[in-house]
Amino acid sequence: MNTITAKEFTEIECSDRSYELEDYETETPRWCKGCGDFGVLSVVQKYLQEKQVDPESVVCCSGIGCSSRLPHYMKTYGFHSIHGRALPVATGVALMRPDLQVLVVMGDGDCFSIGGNHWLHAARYNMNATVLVLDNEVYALTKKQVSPTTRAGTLTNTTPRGAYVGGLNPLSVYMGISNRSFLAQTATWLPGHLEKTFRAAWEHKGLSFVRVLQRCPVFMPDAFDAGGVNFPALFLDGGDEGIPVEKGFLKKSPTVKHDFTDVNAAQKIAQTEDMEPIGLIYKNTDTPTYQDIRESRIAHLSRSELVSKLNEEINKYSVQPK
Ligand SMILES: Cc1ncc(C[n+]2csc(CCOP(=O)(O)OP(=O)(O)O)c2C)c(N)n1
Ligand code: SF4
Repeated sequence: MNTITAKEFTEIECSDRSYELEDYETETPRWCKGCGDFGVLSVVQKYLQEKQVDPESVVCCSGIGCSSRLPHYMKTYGFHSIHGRALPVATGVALMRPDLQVLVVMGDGDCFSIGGNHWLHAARYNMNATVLVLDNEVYALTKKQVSPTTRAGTLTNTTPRGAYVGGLNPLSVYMGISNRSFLAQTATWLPGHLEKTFRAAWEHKGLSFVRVLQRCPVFMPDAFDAGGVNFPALFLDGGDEGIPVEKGFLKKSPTVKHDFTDVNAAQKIAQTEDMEPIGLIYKNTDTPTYQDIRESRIAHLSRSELVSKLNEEINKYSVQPK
């Protein structure tokens, strides 16, 4: 009789593994009908299945919000953390487990308001992670409060006379951060473009930041022209390496040629007013990640050397027997 060892058995099991879509799915999402978050979840799951990414090699981190429920629906590792704190959690995971792939999902309130400082510094560190902000221009989970991207004059529960000040522009803020290496903008009602954007972001080494304009038909039904044909988009043509929009949509909005490797051009595009640039705004593959810099500075010691150095340090602060 042929017998195989446990090790051989594990090797056979691993090499034979192939994943179906359901291997990335958990329960039915509890989002409202028509919510843009569904499209994002579907794009992420389909991409991971297409690439046969091991579910156990992915960690989805989020804060609190409707959008932050996404990790619940992914059969991967995940952290549904604290409002605004998805990036500190993700940073810890990315630093300690560089073998894992980190996906971060946040809302606009989560990322640009309470998590604003974390957002700036995670970008500056160029951590290795894919970061999606599902921006519906409102706090949705807590039922329609003003957010940092809510437009001036918008009526919300916290601005019953209309928001006094205009929202911030996440794109231009982002382009002002040193060491940022990837910036793109897409929308939940452009599924093909959303898919290509996620693909490019996932495959980029460093922090890829994607602002996804997200429809919330419950609390912001009129935002983005309801994802309609009059939505004021500016499509970016970045050539073969860019992230083009499907042909049918191009007729409805102007398209401009854009060199996403040119930081000045990217800063200018990011400052566009009255239109939302859609496409790859900036990409720099030469920016070192924080992990790489850190790795290059750490002295690689054997275990016994490490223990002896540690003892040396501890002994400095302890009373030695005479
Ligand atoms: C520290 C803290 N502050 C406030 C809240 C309440 N809170 C939960 S979700 C949320 C805002 C959600 O809006 P956003 O981040 O834009 O995500 P969305 O629900 O729109 O996807 C707020 C204020 C909280 N849970 N924790
Ligand atoms: S409230 Fe808006 S963002 Fe939240 S689940 Fe419903 S449609 Fe989606």
